[in-house]
Amino acid sequence: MALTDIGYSSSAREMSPAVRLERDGDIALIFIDNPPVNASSVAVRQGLAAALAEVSGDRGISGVAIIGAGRSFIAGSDIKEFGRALPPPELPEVLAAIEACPWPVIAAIHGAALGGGYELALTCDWRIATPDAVVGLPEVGLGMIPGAGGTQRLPRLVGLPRGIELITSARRVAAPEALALGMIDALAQTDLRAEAIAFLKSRGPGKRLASRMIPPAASSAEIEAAANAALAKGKGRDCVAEAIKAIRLIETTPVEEALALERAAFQTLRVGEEASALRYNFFAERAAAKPPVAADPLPVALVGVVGAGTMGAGIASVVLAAGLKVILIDSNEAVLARARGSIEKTLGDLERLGKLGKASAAERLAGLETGDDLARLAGADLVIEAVFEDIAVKTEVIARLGAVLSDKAILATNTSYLDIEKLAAASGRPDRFLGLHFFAPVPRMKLLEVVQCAATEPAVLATGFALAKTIGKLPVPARPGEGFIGNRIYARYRAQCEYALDDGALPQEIDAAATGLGFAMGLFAVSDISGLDIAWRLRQSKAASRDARERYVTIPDAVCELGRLGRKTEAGWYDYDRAGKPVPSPAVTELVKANAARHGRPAPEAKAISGAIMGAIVNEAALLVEEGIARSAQDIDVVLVNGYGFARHKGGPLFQAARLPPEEVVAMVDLAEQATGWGFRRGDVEALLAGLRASN
Ligand code: T1G
Repeated sequence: MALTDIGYSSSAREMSPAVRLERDGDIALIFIDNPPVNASSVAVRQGLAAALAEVSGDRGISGVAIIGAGRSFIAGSDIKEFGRALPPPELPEVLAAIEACPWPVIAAIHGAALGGGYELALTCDWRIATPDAVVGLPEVGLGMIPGAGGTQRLPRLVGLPRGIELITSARRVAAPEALALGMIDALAQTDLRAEAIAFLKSRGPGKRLASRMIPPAASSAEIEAAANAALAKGKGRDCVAEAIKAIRLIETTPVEEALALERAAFQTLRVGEEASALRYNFFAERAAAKPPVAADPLPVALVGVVGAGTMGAGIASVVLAAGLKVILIDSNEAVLARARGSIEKTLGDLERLGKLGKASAAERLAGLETGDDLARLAGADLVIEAVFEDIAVKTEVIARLGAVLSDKAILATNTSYLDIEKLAAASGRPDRFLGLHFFAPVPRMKLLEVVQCAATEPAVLATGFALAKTIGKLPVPARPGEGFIGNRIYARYRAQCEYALDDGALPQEIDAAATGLGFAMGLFAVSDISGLDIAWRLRQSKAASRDARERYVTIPDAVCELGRLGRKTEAGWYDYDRAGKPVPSPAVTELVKANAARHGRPAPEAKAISGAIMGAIVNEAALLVEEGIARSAQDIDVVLVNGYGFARHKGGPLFQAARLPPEEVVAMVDLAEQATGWGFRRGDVEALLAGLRASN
């Protein structure tokens, strides 16, 4: 049953702007009504406190049901409140009133009961949910730990090992699994409100406090194993260790004292850098996903994909997984066959991961047609071309598509670098043309740059954003420009790494500086994975047109000329041992040292390397926003976190830069300018970061 909206009757009495109290016979109903997701804001907490005070003194009732109005139970504490002092009453005070209420209380859950919302449900005596509801404690995913009793109550229901896994993984649990684990007590099949009341009455008058329960038995070895597994996955994050510490208080400490210790740990983490960065990301991603235009999207049911290579097959996979139909076109039969095999594997993987919902991989695969004739796409609502990244090839295919598609059809290009306005013109329908720049591997990478060309109609752009949401991608708006947002920033980052190499720093030293800033992997290690020959060919294609005044580093060419093309040749910037582990390469060290000896400049220190990298990124971001190619600094951080491996729990390079004194950032841009020399354009970095500083 997909309950989408629950309301209360006109007789309900307002306890606060966000809480209403209603009677149903001898049951009191407390409705939380704080759209869009009933976050437990101060108004919710005040209203709940007032409602609980009233019902606790009402001798005419025998039980209480707490229900979320609208589309959800309570999605958690109001994350917007966490950057400052929390206005009273704080959540633990309200939850204590639920436990103190003399009548049994049931949480009637639909939509989401997460974080503080699920902690509220845990203080109720019973929990009932609709089958499509989700429950869980995702606080660790926000750099915190549950701060309102979750670490003390959940493990008492599910056992300490399972409690450790659920809380440190921050995972959301679908209602049927939650029932099996003991996180909820029943599933509502048709009418949540009525079934909650019936369930409550069937359980009689007694209270059933999770905080007073003895946890299901578990050996010390099982608890240790769960803790060690969580710590290993947590990779040294404080919030994971703190969560385990709080949960294990159950073994030694009276619950009242343990609740206070949990709250203290939560309060410390809440104002820490990691929690601030993750909250920033949470809101930045939602802001990025809002189209820059106010228009209704057009319906899309049948999607054409042209080009069945890696990108085309990946795009077809995610569109099929979302339940849309796909016609995949390629002139090469063998490529189509390989694509079908890869799509089948991807859908099977997604099914195993539970990411296809109620559908099976076979059902999703049934939505795929393949062929070699573009005319097959005449009925498509939207077509994405993902053919070879060459302007002549793309122009020809797009022109032919423009001629065969229906007048209403939208045409999108997956180009990374080519002149997208030229492609729009070639389509013959520039008003229904846009860029949908996916990132490889498409099934895994959430980022999708949605490029609005000069003539793209608002409804067409809105359709790009709606399609992104449908296929589980995170859209970020971009305007035309070489490399759009991510690749342009990455090109400047790469240049700074090469300048440092030219000045005598070694690949492993430069990669260490980049990972110190927050990149998951350094640029040279990443290049070895993707292969050095791609960039090498690109450099050779641009050699004739390159301005002689531009600083050009020859070491990458020298490495390729040695046949060192990366992991695929078992040697690139790094050598690779038998286990495939990258180790510093004496051959590359020799090249760098010989090059440095020729100019005699001292190799840059680690701080100077990371400063120049950060300076180049922040400066290019400022230019992107000034040129209107990127909408905001937040959008750029969303791109770098979701497409280029910058650590989510560091917020993004610009989030990090905004936390530095302005003069330090200026000095970093100076380093980037000195290293670049001719051609460096200075952006208004202070204007870019001022907005971030104000909002964090
Ligand atoms: N606080 C404030 N705003 C929130 C919010 C929250 N907890 N959750 C969502 N929003 C806003 C969101 O910014 C967006 O706003 C709108 O609601 C719709 O969100 C004490 C410390 C519930 C699964 O981590 O996972 O409780 O952009 O686009 O896709 O121990 O929202 O429209 O202006 O995501 O349908 C724990 C976070 C908090 C859950 C719905 N809770 N939210 O997804 O909508 S910490 C969470 C979600 C805590 C306690 C601890 C999702 C959702 P706008 P949306 P959706």
